[in-house]
Amino acid sequence: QSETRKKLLKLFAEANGEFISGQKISDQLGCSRTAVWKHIEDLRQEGFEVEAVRRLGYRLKSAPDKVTGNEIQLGLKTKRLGWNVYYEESVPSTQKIAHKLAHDGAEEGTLVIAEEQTAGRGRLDRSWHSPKGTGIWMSLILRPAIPPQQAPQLTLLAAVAVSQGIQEVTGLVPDIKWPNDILLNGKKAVGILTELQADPDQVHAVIVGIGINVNQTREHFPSELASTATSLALEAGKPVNRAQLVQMILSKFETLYDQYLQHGFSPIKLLWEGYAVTIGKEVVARTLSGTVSGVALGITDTGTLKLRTKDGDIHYIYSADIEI
Ligand code: BT5
Repeated sequence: QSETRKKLLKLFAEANGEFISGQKISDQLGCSRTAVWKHIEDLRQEGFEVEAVRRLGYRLKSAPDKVTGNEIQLGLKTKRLGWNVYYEESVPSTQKIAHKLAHDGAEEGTLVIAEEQTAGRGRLDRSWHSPKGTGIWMSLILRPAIPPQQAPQLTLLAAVAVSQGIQEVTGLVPDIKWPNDILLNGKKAVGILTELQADPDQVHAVIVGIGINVNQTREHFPSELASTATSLALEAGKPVNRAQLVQMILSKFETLYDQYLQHGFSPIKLLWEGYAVTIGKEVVARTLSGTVSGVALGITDTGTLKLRTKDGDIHYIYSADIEI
């Protein structure tokens, strides 16, 4: 997106559906009336409804229900996150694209987002169902100066940001299941996949993949997910605007991420614990090296899960699937 386009979207967001004169727009954008008209035509092509009235100017009447860069940036309140958006209708996986961009030097806050993923991925190469136009399938590139061992903290931070965003936009109160699931009424609505580009002692980029079931109906889910998955619309009983939710999540994310960079993981840990359903419960943790069951005591300062087995042994779980 050009700087001019970003300024135009800011003006429309501030105008809040009222008219802005063509003169004012061209003054603020520092470009000709003809150039303004071309930007407006681009937005119309994308499905934005822009009314033009002689003497009054332009008025944004509605935005298409998509998650394009233009829609995400229309009213976006962040400073760094989401101002560089790679949008596609259909991709195999946003993670793959984000990895490539990060490798080529993409700046912190770059967001890759698509209407559909044909090969969406979960952890351990499991698949992530990402049907067209229904959910938020996105990957955010971060460049924190942290050692790789601390990167799992960002999964937990992301879970808090997404939970806060969902709560703010829909009023639903999500539960977080360690480490990366967000549940509504016990069913999975969000999955998070954090991947790294790093040396042994330094992270180069963190790719935070976030998949959110937003407007799926029951029919959208394949039979194997029918009893375990849900969407925000199913739980809230009404459709949810995806672009608005992305904006809110990016805002919450930026606030938490700034806190994290300044003060470390402890403030995030507290917030995370407020949403966690795992803690204090009898759980079964399936790890690659075996299964451990016990009471989940909490998470450590690095984001590791602490379990106490029946015999009183303490286990630290770095990565697992948890059954509550
Ligand atoms: C996750 O893995 O939950 C991480 C999912 C991350 C998806 C995002 S979307 C944007 C970005 N691009 C990608 O390609 N991926 C990221 P895991 O904990 O391994 O859970 C995967 C399991 O969740 C699957 O094996 C299914 O059982 C279940 N599942 C698959 N699709 C689902 C969906 N849409 N809703 C709920 N559960 C689902």
